[in-house]
Amino acid sequence: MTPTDLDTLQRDLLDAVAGAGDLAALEDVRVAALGKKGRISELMKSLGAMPAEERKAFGQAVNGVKTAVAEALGARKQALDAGALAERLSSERADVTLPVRQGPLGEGRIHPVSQVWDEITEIFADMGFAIAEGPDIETDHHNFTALNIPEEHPARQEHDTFYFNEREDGSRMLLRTHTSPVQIRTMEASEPPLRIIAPGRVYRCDSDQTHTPMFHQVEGLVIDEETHLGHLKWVLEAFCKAFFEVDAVKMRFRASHFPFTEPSMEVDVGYAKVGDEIRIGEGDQWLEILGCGMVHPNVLRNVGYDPSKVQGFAFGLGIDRIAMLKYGMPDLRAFFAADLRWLRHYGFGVLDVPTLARGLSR
Ligand code: 2NM
Repeated sequence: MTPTDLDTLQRDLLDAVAGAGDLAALEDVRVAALGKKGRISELMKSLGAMPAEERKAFGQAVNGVKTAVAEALGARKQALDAGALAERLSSERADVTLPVRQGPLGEGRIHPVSQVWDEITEIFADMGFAIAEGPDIETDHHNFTALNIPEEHPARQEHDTFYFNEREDGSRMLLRTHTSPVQIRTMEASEPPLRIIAPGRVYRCDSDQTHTPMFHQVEGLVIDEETHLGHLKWVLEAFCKAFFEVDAVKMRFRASHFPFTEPSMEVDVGYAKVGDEIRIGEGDQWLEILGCGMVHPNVLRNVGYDPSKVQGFAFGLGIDRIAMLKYGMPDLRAFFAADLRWLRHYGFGVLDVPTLARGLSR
């Protein structure tokens, strides 16, 4: 092979590189030139059979071709890569405004009790309430005595308490009959001002069409120096409007009695029944939804507060009951039957987290 032949070979290969229209074609050119059996590689192999005096000059010349072709291949590859990327960038688009593809999460459902629990905690969190929790298994002191319900008080029987076996010291643990012991524990452990809600499971030995032995409550507590009934009424009205997602509600506060509050009230909301549907905020019928009152001075004393310095209100409502009301679920027992058909019908999407900004339930 003469130097002229080498020049021709180099020109042919560089033309082939320039002519490669895509990465696959370029790879074919590279293999044909520099691959194991490529034309340049074959030339390199032929060096061994040459007379020594020609070998050096020819070797350098072949190396020069090899370098030129390798550089051209690299440059062409870069250009093709950049072109391919530009092509993808202009043809592929992610539309970030599309709804989330749910995948397996789309199959699951949030239980209406969990949904309403989240809705309620969201509303009170937005008003500045902290969420407090406590144990389901309680002492007699936290569930009754500290709440101004002494031994032999009729409320102890009314509460249909599940008791555990007596311990050696004669005391008996119990399943809490309300979430008020959480308020007692919070007050025992901290000083006013206090603004908390306590959502949780509660237990009463009672089971029929409208009662299950376990159900869910939210109780709230505000303690400060001048907290009064006006604050209580505002908080409950704001809660009802947010929860039922209406601009106005009618509310009625009826005198009642609880051992742990004085005065005590039961609260009704006005509603209208249109067909099977209950519309809160319209009509002239009343539905009881919660109990409330000013915390009894004995309760404040029991947790070490001075009733001449601090005062406050408390309220309690049943999550299951208010869930039935809001979402038109007629049978309480279905709540705990683990019936998938019921859950598919009444359950909520996993990704539809209730927020005030977006609407609690849409
Ligand atoms: C209710 C009704 C009225 C209540 C009272 C307290 C505490 F611990 F502060 F004394 N917690 N919850 C209360 C008051 C609960 O449920 C119907």
